[in-house]
Parts: sequence; C-alpha cells; structure tokens
Amino acid sequence: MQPVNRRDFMKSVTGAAVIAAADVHPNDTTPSGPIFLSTWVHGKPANERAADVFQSGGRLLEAVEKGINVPESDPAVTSVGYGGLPNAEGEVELDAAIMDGTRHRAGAVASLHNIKNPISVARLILEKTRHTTLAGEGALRFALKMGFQAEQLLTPESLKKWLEWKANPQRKTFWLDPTLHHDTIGMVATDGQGHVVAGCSTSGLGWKLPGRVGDSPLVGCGLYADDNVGAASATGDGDLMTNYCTSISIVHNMARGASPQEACLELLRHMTKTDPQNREGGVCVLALNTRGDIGAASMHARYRLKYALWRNGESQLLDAVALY
Ligand code: SD4
Repeated sequence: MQPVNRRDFMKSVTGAAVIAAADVHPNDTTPSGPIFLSTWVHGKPANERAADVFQSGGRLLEAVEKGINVPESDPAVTSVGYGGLPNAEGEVELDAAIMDGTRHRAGAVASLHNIKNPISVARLILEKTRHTTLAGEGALRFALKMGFQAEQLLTPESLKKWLEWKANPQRKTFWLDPTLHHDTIGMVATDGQGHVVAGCSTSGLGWKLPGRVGDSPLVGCGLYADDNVGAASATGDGDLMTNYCTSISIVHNMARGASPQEACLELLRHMTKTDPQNREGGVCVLALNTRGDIGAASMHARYRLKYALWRNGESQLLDAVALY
C-alpha cells in the first residue's frame, strides 16, 4: 500500500473544498443553461457535438447519444467503439448505456460485437423495447434488425497492439498495459431546465476475458440519471467500481444534500474506508446536479481524470481533484 503524502492530501482536499464551495449557490434557482460534462480528452469534441445537436433543436437524449458517437467512430480513440482494443482473443467487445432522468429509464448493451456505435443501439433498446439491457449475440441481432451495419471494429493499429501483446511472454492479463490509453467516455448533461441524461460507452479493459462486462453498461454503476437530483458517470477499473455502484451512490449523496463535488469525494472516501487498498484503484467519477453545479474526482493523482466541460458556449478541458 502506498503511504499517503500529507502535503498532496491537504492540497487535494483544499482543492476539493474550493471547488465544492464554488459550486454551491444557496437560494439560486436561476436555470444554468445546458451543460455537457464528459470524461477524458475525447470528451471535448463529444461535448461540442452534443451541444450542437441540442442547440439545433435535438432532445437532450439525442444530444448525448450523438456526442458519444464522436469518440465511438474515431479510430484514434482506442478505448471506445471502432478501433477500441480487443479482448484476449482479439475480438472487440463493446459496452454502452444511456439513461433518461425524466423517465428514469435506461437502455444498455453489453459485449456487443461488430457494431461501432453501441450507444445508439442502447438508445433504441430504451426507445423501442420494454427491456433495459441486451448482451452478446442477442444485442447484435437486435442491432442488425434495427438497421445497423456489421463491420470489423479492429483497425490495423489495434490489431498490431493485440499481436504485440500476444507475442509478449511477460504480458499482463486481464488488465491494461499502463502505457496504453484506455478511457471510457462517460457524459452527463442537463438542459438547464431540470432535465438530466447520462451516457457511457467503452471497449472495456484491453485484453479482457471474453464475455467480461464492466461497469459502463450497468445502470447505477457506469452511469445514473434522475431528474429529482442529477446525474453521474464513472471511468476506470470497472471490476472494482461495479462493487460500489459508483454512479447511483454519488446521486444518492447529492440527494442527501451534498454538492456534486462533495458527492464524488464522499464515494471515494467510502471506498477507501471499506478497503484501504482501494486508494490504489483506478477510479474517476463526475457528476452534475439539476441546478447545473458540477463535480469531478479521481482516487489518486497517478490516474487523474481530465474532463471536458461545455457551458455557456465555452468548451474546456479541466483536471479533476485527486483524493490521494
Ligand atoms: C471498464 N470502466 O470496462 C471501464 C473502463 C474504463 O477508463 O473506464 N477505462 O472497466
């Protein structure tokens, strides 16, 4: 277990307090205007596309879907959709979900093959069926029925990385090579009028066991949205985070009165209280409430979330607070 550096700890806690304080607007009921908040660097073009769709008259759900389609369709993003790193057998398996905070309903796909925009399939499950989650072959057959085209999702680049991994006798299994970028897109959004949506899409952990499902498509884990409170999403080690139902826990913390920033930190503190080894975990979360206050936090600074914020026509990349 890594010793906690007191100076860093104080710095991160002070930073958290400053942001938390900045996010609290007592008695302020002014609508915030639309806000799009997404994980990692690829969240910025995703937010910008989502804002465009919303400002052109699209529904918030559609805006989040179309925003997430941007990294899904980009072969340079090796952690989402087309070009995502494959499982241990060289097959790309995608997880995604989208949740509407008004209807309190989600659509999700797990272990979906050969379809590059899983968030769009998830949205159709939400809109067209009574189900919430479809997995594997059934999810693929549903997508084909809905008119999606099956395609090869391995790119020359991701195939090369998989072949290199396979050829390495010292290869790490079931977890990432730390030199690889592997970052889910999680997006939370509000229309500024009290409605929230959350979406999440990923190729999961590179070289995962076939059939492994992470936190991203699980309602309450990778994402959660409730118009009574707000929305949250998570990125990082889904095998760890699933056991803490991270996103619903954050939304419940907000329901009890915490600001989004404090709600994120409370979840991280709870994780380290139940198991101090979780201080080493790759855990990053973000959240917003229906008033438009936002929060973002990482468990530690070695895996610090860079997140994208679109608000008032301004698109930014920011560093999340790290607890350790
Ligand atoms: C998973 N949570 O499948 C995802 C991976 C991720 O940044 O978010 N990586 O476990």
